[in-house]
Amino acid sequence: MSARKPKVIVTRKLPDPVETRMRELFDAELNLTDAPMSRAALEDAVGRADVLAPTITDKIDASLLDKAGERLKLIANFGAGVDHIDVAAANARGIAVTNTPGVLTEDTADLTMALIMAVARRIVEGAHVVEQGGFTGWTPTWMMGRRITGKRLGIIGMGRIGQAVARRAKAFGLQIHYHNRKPVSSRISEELEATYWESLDQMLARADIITVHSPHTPATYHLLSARRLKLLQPHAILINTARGEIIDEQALADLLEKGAIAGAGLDVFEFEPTINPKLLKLPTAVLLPHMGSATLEGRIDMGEKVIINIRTWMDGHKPPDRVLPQML
Ligand code: 8YV
Repeated sequence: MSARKPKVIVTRKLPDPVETRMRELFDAELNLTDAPMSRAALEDAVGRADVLAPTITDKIDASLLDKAGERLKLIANFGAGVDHIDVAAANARGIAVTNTPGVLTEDTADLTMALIMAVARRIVEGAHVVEQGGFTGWTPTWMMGRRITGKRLGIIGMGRIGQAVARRAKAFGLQIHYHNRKPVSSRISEELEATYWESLDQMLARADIITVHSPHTPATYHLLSARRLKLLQPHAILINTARGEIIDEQALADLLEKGAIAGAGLDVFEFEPTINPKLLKLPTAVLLPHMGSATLEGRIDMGEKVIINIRTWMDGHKPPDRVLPQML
């Protein structure tokens, strides 16, 4: 690599310390207004940059990559999920793709626990009652939720985040069950006292709380289909901090509306940022605006990972967080 600083185009506003470091290290073009880039602006960016640093709000598909210039050699995603990037099309053009795994694990697991508690203990509903002046005194039978301790938690996807949720949930007295492509190591399984279910259907039919932690890939699109959602027990709660596309959101809204399941805690949506209007009306649905990794520390760590990936690539080494099509 020559001494010329690489042109790095960053599509959204990142935390200040990340932008400062990027300015020092790279010929960085930052998006200080944070307005999402239009398709035309993205086309221009891939035509001029050595490195594009996008986020989930940018669709990097094959037709966009057709506009990539000779210089574009790296797409350093700010985020763990890469379902908005056509990794195979990028690789076919000799463009590497990297992500930011590991640094948002604990924050996402924390938010998952918060959603479990919020739905089971009606925290948001209770807060609204107080805000609206509706708390007129304690009663023995009002605002009753459901106990967490002793319940079965079914985790779909037992990667880093699934395991971090399991550790927390165990401390809350939940029994850990999981479905994954393959069982976790015996060390982890023993530590978590976790039960592996090869059959997702069977786990769904027996769990009290289900939480989703798989990546969104063609294999997990609508993994929780209308048919599978019907397997849930009437008192079940469904949590999703992974990707909206994994759940058939319309089918979920219909079930919740009928009271066929007890509640849902969702941080992600199938047609984000649009949310199914039925869900918006239901007190049994706690809805958050995709904020699983939204801590100052987490977002700075994500930015640092983006920088490390770019720097190792500049130095002629393999970036540590390279994503290959066969990993998806
Ligand atoms: C990120 C996420 O904030 O990293 C991910 O996959 O879902 C979020 O926590 C977002 O993707 C940033 O691009």
